[in-house]
Amino acid sequence: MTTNLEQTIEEQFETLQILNVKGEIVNKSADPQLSDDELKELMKRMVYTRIWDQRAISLNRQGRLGFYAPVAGQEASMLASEFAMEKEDWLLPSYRDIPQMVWHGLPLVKTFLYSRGHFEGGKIPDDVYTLMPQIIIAAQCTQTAGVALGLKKRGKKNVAFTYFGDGATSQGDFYEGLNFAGAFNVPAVFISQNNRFAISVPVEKQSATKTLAQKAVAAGIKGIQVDGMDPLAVYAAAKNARERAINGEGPTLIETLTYRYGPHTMAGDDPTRYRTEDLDSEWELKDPLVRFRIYLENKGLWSKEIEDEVVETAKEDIKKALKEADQIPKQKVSDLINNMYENLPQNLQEQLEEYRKKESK
Ligand SMILES: Cc1ncc(C[n+]2csc(CCOP(=O)(O)OP(=O)(O)O)c2C)c(N)n1
Ligand SMILES: [Mg+2]
Repeated sequence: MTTNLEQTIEEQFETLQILNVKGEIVNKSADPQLSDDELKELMKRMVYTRIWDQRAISLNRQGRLGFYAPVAGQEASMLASEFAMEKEDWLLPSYRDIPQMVWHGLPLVKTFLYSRGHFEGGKIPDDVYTLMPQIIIAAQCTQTAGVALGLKKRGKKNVAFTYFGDGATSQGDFYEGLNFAGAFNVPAVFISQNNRFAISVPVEKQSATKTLAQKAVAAGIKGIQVDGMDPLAVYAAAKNARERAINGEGPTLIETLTYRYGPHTMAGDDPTRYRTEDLDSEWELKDPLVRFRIYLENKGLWSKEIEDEVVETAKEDIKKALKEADQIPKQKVSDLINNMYENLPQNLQEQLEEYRKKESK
């Protein structure tokens, strides 16, 4: 019998892989054919981001940064997909997707200010097409449907890209966003980074589906599952989704199979309580930087010297941005009150005056 619907849907969702763990091309026809310069640029971004992640973790531990959600392990999933975006494509990130914001044009200093909860970190320059990181799980999915509808109505040849986790696909907003995007045939790309856990809850406990990509089926949109540790597969899927969106062929849901090597955030999460060493080791072998490095070295495009230079640049940039962030006047209580409303209610007006008096002493 071939009428087992569940089976036939799941069979449609094979994982796209182009570069295997040994850095070999295993799917030549799907190779996105990036130029040598593009390949090097993408590797540069991944190495730079790994260094930045390590620095952010230690700065957090020293009390010099605030909120931070580690990204190591997810570099291909994050950066190879952002690499497919054009400057005026809109980005709707989650709290973990700070690297995409930076590679989409946000100055590093802004991310440090955001981490410290400073309002200056929330002022996005007009020529950077990103919203602030979304903390409410999956809320960016409904917002993306709206942003993409706006782009369509204005006749723009641009796309809205959003990022969220595996856990987010259990939320109502995820289904609503996808459904709306499908019904209005808007130019949107939904990227579910399946790092296998929603804080401590494994994806198997979140959903009965074998893949998250198949959740696209009910919304009538395209879904694809990719090896999220493979920069070429992630890029190829994102580029293809963008092209389809621009051509009016509708939104896409991309599931990237990935892993976060660190804790959920720096606010006290201990992954050893819910992940085994075996699982960690299994995913360490899939490290996107390792396989991409081998691939590029074999092509004569990468060397220890180039990598050292990138590491040095990253460290210098971080030092400079941190110094800049330190020079911005500390946020005052009056700033907080003043930034909340256009017209302050009476009680807050009184508090504002009270704090201004205190602060001027
Ligand atoms: C609506 C809502 N419910 C709960 C939370 C608390 N919360 C913060 S992160 C998180 C897990 C999200 O997991 P996932 O979507 O897999 O993303 P990841 O952090 O793994 O990137 C939860 C439940 C929240 N921020 N918003
Ligand atoms: Mg997750």
